[in-house]
Amino acid sequence: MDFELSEDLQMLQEAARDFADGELAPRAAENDATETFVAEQIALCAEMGFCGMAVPEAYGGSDLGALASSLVLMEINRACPSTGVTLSVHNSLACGSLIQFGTEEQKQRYLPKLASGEWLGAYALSEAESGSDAGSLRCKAAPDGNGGFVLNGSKLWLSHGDVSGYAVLFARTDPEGGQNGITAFSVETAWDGYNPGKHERKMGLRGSNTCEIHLADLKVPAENVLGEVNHGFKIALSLLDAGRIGIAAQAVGIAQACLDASVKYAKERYQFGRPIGAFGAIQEKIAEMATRTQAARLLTLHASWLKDEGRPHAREASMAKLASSTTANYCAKEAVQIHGGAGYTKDFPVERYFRDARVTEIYEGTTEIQRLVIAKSYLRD
Ligand code: COS
Repeated sequence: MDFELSEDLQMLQEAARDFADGELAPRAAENDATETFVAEQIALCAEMGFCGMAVPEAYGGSDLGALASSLVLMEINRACPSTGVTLSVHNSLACGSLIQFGTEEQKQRYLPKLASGEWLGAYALSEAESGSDAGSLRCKAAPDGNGGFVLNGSKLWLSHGDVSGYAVLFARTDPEGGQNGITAFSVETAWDGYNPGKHERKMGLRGSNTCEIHLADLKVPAENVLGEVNHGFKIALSLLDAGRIGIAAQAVGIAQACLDASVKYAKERYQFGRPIGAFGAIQEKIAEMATRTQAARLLTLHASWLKDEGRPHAREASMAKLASSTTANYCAKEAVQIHGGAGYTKDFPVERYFRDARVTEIYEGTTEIQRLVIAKSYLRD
């Protein structure tokens, strides 16, 4: 067992940290205030090679693997979680769908565009009546008679679904099949019938783009079926294993940002003639924040390592997401508390961290769903 990062990983981490501090952090508050999508930041990420972190070099990616990607995402999210979620969904869910389940033809057609950042990739699973109960989705895919399908229905909560070139989309091919009647599709968003709808106005991550998509007779040819027909539910869950590691890395980044801001403030803010960091009540908070953040980081890196080793990691991905997202929310609450009245204003970033942290316990599987996945994995064995 070796806890030291290799020299290459340390260099990558440092490069990501410098990039995040120099290019992302200075713009984060403005993007949040104006609800401006982080398109420019994503273009810069693409130049750094961060849009193809898991994509094999043969398809134009940097093939860094899960552990390296998590290290990068932690740094990016420490500076700008709106950029972070966009990159996480693009890399883990969209690129991941093709890497894991795409045909050679699909990989050649889409991965180079995604890896270079020319296209963003989205993930379309949730619907109005199907959130945690993903297996109950209703969006309909009817056979077109030539092996392809015609899709109708609506999808919700797509990160950057209206500015993406590619989406992995799940629809029902067997009305009676329950979880075993769902198929995954590789969809080009420029196709007729892929119609972006309402943009969500959100509490946090306001620099990320979240929208509805309406499918109106969207024709998907046979060669764009992803994996086997009626096997899409397991594809959705398997991709979410990777997605949850990405969100865990995001939450570690937010927790670290809360800790960093709190330590700085505790040294600078004087009360009763001393910096507030000299008081036990503040020290207790900082010790707890630091310990929980480090525990979340190690769980996230462990889950990432398992993925890189090609070993089962669904349980560990859920553990990492559970620990990291609850830690991010804990740290954000304590960071605001340490900042006192100042923390409740937009003069300090902790107010934004508090809002950004909230969704990490909700999307890509709520905290309750992570506990369910973890508990089931023990009880089943
Ligand atoms: N990867 C691949 N297959 C998996 C899997 C995984 N991580 N987890 C479960 N499966 C398989 C199981 O092996 C089972 O297959 P068999 O029927 O062949 O045995 C099947 O999928 C169903 O699994 P399970 O019985 O555990 O499903 P449940 O309906 O009990 O639970 C939950 C499914 C609730 C865990 C799932 O629907 C879920 O994660 N929901 C949250 C969805 C989500 O995160 N939405 C957010 C989207 S992004 S905003």
